[in-house]
Amino acid sequence: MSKRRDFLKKIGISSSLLSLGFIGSCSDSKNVSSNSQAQLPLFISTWNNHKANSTAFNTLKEGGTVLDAIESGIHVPENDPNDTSVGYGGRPDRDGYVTLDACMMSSDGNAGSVTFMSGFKNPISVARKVMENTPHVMLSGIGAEDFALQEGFEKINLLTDDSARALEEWSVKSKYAPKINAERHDTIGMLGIDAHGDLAGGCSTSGLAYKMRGRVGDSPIIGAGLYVDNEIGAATATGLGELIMKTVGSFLVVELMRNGLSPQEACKTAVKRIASRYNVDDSQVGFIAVNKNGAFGGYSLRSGFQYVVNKSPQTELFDSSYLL
Ligand code: SD4
Repeated sequence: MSKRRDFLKKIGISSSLLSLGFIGSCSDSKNVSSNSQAQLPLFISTWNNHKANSTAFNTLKEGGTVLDAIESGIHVPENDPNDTSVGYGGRPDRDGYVTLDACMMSSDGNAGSVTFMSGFKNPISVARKVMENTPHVMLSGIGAEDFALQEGFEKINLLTDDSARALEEWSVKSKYAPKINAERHDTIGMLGIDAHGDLAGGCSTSGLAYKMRGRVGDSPIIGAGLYVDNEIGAATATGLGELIMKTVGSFLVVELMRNGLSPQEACKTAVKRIASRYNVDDSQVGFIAVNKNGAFGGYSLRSGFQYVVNKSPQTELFDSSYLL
């Protein structure tokens, strides 16, 4: 048995899944060097967003830029009413409003973001327009919605019957307790690197279910939910946004890579920083990162976090290594 298979068996990944090519090698620090061999282009996304990742890969193959690829990939969960953490069908706040946060960063260091935005299915595309068509980085609330209308985006109702029912059930106890890896906790953060080594990233979410009205999480905050530095690498985050914002998590991961850590070690160090400073009881945080060479990694506070990688049309699913 190969060392890789041996290692995967030890951590409980079955060889049948391996032979189906569905699960890739767990990028624990032990075998990170095995993926430092660049195979570009590459896309990596939080959670099991495999359709989003393969859509991005195909967009690039068909001649789109890495930014086009990420935008098209993120549309997949944004448009999916059954994805209750992103876009249409996202769980509402406790007053019944679905409010969305999203951002994009390109290889030239430009950034755009929308926060606390209602009524538009694809906040990632509005964030891109903020980046490309305004002198600003972030538009929020009504201003973001007016801007989206001006840019020709269609206004729709984001609250599905299923989400309205879920809120009604939640309202019986009204206990705000974001659940670890639950509530289809699958905010999408996607990083991409093209064949020339140029990086870009995007992040999109409806935030935490039953949050207070007006709450904005880490996902649209440049440096917290996403950071791209085309000289070094890129990182994105998922989980309890308050913990990620307080540590400017994605920026921290990129700076750790700048100081020489591998993507995997950088994610792990950022998670450890969070755990050493804050009460992390009942919380989940996960980071993924890719460096300029196409090496990648991911790390989370607790078990259950997954991420997907495409170095080819075929998607690999990874169970993240974790701290607690
Ligand atoms: C937030 N980080 O709004 C997001 C939530 C998340 O999967 O990642 N959910 O805090």
